[in-house]
Amino acid sequence: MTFTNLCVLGLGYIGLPTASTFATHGMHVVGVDVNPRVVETLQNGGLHIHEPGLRTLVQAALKSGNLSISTEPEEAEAFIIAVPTPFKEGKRADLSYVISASEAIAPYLREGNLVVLESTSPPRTTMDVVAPILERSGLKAGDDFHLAYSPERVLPGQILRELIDNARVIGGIDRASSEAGRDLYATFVRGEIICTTATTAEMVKLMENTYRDVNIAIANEFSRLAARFGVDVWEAIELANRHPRVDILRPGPGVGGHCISVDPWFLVEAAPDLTPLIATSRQVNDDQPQVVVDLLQEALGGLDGKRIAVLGLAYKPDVDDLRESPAVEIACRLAERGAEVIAYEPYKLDAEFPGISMAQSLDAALGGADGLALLVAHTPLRNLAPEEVAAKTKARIAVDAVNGWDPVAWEQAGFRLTRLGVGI
Ligand code: SAJ
Repeated sequence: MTFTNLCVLGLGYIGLPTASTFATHGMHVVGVDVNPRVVETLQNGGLHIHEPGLRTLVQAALKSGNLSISTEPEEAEAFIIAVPTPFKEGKRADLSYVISASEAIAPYLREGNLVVLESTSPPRTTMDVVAPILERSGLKAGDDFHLAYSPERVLPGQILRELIDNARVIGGIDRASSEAGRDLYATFVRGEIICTTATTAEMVKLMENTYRDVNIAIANEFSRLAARFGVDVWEAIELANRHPRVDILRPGPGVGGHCISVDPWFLVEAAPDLTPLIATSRQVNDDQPQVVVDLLQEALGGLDGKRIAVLGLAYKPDVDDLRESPAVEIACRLAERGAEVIAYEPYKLDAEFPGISMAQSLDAALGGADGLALLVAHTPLRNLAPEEVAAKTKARIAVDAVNGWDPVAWEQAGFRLTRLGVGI
């Protein structure tokens, strides 16, 4: 099939780059978002999210005349649903955005169209939730229109490159739907495009993120064991990883972001009787912020009244995304325990959290601190020179939760450095 026009529903971290990339590859694209503020911002040449290179891409797409932004869908040959699937109370998938996007498409659906769901969803969502809603149009999925699931797999911070280069899985509800999806994404995808069934594609996405979560959980558990047995987990992992079939990930303050800390629950919800490992791993990672809080409490000899410079709040290094961030969780828990928290997040100076003061510069965070907590391995924070830091603060106690600082150099500069996963 050939496609000349497309409607993308949801203009967030996935939908906006996807819509813009299609547009810069010659497709006529209507980008739709239900949030009028997002639409207005984009129409006025602004951007509501941060991702390297995205501003230039969106501007190029708008300037080409191929991308227009609206609050309402239009008739199109293909529709992509790229809306969020957060979780609600009880760690259950909240499909309300997927449902309302499907309902919004139904009146515009015509014979021969293709609809692709990209939002991470519990197994069978495409077949059991999206298809019946679209069929309210009077058209039958498979017979009259094509329907597929194609997971986004891009890494925040590298979205624009990975969107094009990563392999793409297209899961159709039938063969013709898979092939239609393959033809659509072939517009710009340079990675391999592999066709499968819709439910397999949904599982693939959930398995990828769950696999990573479980592997981070074992790394975090190893860090707890190492601390107990007087071992340096970072050294132990490096040595273990020299085994040709071992590749242990990094322990840290926990697992954040809106994907890996959420998606495994979709499998647990769908089949609680089959997922004890997945559920336990989630719990291990969710408990990790408390491990860091306890480490700080021990290092500082208590938290009450202590002024702590929290360095980094993002969910991972070198991004400005604070969603589900373990560093934020730690900062809030420290404040709840009576510490005076002054946080410095170099990529988002204007963040706001109750009980936490945001420093507008590194110096403002360091001045007057009793202790330092490195919670995110942002490049500028990892590269701090300990002797320069020592000159800016009276604090001589530092906790490194991400193995970002060289213990010898920091100790030579006069700090007592406590590292996550390192026993004494
Ligand atoms: N983390 C660790 N230790 C590690 C690696 C990561 O503690 O060794 C932590 C990070 O600090 C962060 C969290 O895990 O808090 C998740 O970070 P990440 O870089 O592993 O993944 P995300 O959430 O940014 O993106 C993931 C990616 N999935 C996989 O790598 C399997 C990405 O490809 C997906 O597209 C994305 O989820 C998504 O949208 O689902």
